[in-house]
Amino acid sequence: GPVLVPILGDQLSLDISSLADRTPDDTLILMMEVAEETTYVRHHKAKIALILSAMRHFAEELREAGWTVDYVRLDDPANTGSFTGEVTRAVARHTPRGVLVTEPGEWRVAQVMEDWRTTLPVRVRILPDTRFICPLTDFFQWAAGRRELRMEWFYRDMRRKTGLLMEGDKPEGGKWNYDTENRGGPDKDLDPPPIARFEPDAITREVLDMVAGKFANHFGSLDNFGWPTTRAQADLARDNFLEHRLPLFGKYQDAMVAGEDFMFHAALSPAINLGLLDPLDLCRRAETEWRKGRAPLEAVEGFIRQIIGWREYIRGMYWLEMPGLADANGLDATRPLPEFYWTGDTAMHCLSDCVRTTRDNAYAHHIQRLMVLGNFALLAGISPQQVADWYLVVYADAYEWVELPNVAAMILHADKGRLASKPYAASGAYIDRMSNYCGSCAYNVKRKTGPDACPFNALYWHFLARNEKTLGRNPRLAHPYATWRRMSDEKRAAYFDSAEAFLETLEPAEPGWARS
Ligand code: FAD
Ligand code: DLZ
Ligand code: SF4
Repeated sequence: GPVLVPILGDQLSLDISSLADRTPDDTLILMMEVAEETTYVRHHKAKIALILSAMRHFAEELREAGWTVDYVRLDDPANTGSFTGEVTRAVARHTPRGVLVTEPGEWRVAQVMEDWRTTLPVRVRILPDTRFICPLTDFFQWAAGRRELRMEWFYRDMRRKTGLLMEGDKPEGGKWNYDTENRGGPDKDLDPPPIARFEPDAITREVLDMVAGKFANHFGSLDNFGWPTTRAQADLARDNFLEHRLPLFGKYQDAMVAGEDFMFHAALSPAINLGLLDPLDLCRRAETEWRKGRAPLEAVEGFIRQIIGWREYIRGMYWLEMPGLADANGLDATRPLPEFYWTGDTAMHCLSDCVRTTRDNAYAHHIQRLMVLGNFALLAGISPQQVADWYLVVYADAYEWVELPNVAAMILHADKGRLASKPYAASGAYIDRMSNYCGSCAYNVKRKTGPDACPFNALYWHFLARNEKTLGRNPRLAHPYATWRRMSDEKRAAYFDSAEAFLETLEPAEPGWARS
């Protein structure tokens, strides 16, 4: 028989490694919509709709390119509901001479695939995922020789390796990193051009109907669904970003404006993570915008750093740190996730707006995820596993390989600083500087303690005090700890009591929101 090539829901690339040496006459592609994947957490409705619609469109694209695709739909009565069940059924159906598959993005699925080697009656080959720029073997080698793993050093190697923004062996413009020029706040006349949105076609409408019915009690809205679900649409979304938003991407990368849900961000992570956009190609196109004088260096460098730096580094760290990362809890944080992460029902304006955009769009931009939703979870000491479940559920771009290192390591310091040299803890002043949220908040960002003071202010000191044993000697926190130690006992007690009184008011979420 032919070779059976299972393609997973986030492997929607024509140049996926499992197809690289294949020809259509000798290959049978298997794609599977399975209950296990749609419900291992209770994903946002729009996330499920995006993935299933993109899978169905990709199957069409493969067929047009001459491949044979066996596509199992979620509502197929014979569907067993799991990858293993469906691959086993397909092997019985087609008697292939072997199974060839690209490694999955997640540890959980990698374990499942390893089992196929012993449970399937045919030979199974698992290939590396070459859509990432840094092979895992290279990343492990890079990490092995170091005492401290830092994104910035990794990033410089990736610049040298790809030649992006390089002039010989020197960085273009003379600096590797232009972050200091990327600190623009929420200027009054700021007017971000809209992201590209796509009217659902017949395939997407069918999926939206099914999801609305079958996953009615999952978090999130389907009303605004406009994500690209095909490669052609993803290309349009990319071009829209490069032309209209990239030039100011750098300047306003960290700014937040209520109701401006995308700012100057790319909103391309869902398409990149599905395999509809190639990360290196995207970076080369961004570089061209700079070379042609259409976008400034600090914007293009910042964008490229997010992709060949952060994205690749995060993926390497995931595979380096798993499976331990999933249970890590370096700061012993055990508070349950507050209910408002699901409902948005809080008087804290920054948090309610970030939950709203998350519900409406299955999206929040980086600084909302990091400095509002993440910072709150850090300061309030929420359980890393509950926070990780939330992030995995709610974002259209969320797969564990990228979600977990960002949540457990980047925001919650659960890895005790293996990934980031210090926790991104901040008080209300930071949010006030970078957003327009505080002006229309029930709390007063300038007040330090008491019932109408911005809760971030007292929580910040509560966090530092609570974790003094673990963080007190971190050189990057020397300044705040010195301030804390200089405070009068009275002042410290006022902060502590304010924070405790606020924490008392938090309503814990029903666990069923994330997992049934
Ligand atoms: P832009 O701001 O326009 O950035 C461009 C691209 O850079 C993104 O599309 C993305 O591919 C990449 N990128 C930027 N930052 C990161 C990062 N920290 N890690 C990996 N890639 C990055 N990103 C995900 O793709 N999936 C997730 O589940 C996810 N969870 C996150 C959780 C937390 C707590 C934090 C702080 C960040 C998380 N990120 C995640 C990273 C980042 O917030 C998103 O990639 C970004 O918001 C996507 O929107 P964008 O395409 O508009 O990004
Ligand atoms: C996230 C997801 C969902 C919701 N549904 C499916 C599906 O039905 N079929 C599929 O092949 N993949 C799905 N995925 C994506 C997988 O979870 C993803 O490929 C693995 O987690 C590996 O990263
Ligand atoms: Fe958020 Fe505090 Fe500002 Fe309110 S005052 S929006 S809670 S930072």
